[in-house]
Amino acid sequence: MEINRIIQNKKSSVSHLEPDYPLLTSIRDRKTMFIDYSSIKTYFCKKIDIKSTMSTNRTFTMIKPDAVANGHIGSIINDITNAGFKIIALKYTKLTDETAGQFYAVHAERPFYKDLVSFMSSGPIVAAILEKDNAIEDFRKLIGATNPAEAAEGTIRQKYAKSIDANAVHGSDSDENAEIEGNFFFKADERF
Ligand code: IDP
Ligand code: MG
Repeated sequence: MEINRIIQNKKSSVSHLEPDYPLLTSIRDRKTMFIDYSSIKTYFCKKIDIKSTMSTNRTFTMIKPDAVANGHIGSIINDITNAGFKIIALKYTKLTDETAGQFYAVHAERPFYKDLVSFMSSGPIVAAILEKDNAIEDFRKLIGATNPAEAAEGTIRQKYAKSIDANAVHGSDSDENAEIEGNFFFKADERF
């Protein structure tokens, strides 16, 4: 009786945890308290997701079709490296309607989505993974506001972009998205 009560109490105290919580599984299956410390450690490391709480110091960028067509690849890469970013991966390529649609799927509900997809697949682009301390924030500062008319003096969009839709460069907005976007273009053996 006593052991049943203890088990019941333990179950309710961990009932908010998922079924793969090792202690709960042990109680249910063995009707005894067996603490597997290694699986508990694994469980909590998984829950905390240590990787996603740490900055990767990486961002992802594209030089968009307008800046490529206007001959700004070299100047933009120069600005990027002069600002202290290291190039980890680099590719000159072209998106299709389909791949541009996938890349910008997060904007699918926005009114400019269709135009954005057709613009981004209208000509070649340069894709790159960049590394620097505080990469996401520093790169967003380097490229300037989405609308070049509002971009600060000296920023890439202020210097090379003509309009909000043809705004010269892309820059990731978070560590998580930088990772997803980099993986969209680059395999592991294309990064150095
Ligand atoms: P960001 O590139 O500065 O992160 P987002 O809001 O993520 O800006 O938008 C993605 C892209 O969609 C922009 O870079 C721009 O090319 C395009 N875009 C954003 N807002 C507008 C708009 O109001 N009209 C047309 N295109 C837009
Ligand atoms: Mg964005």
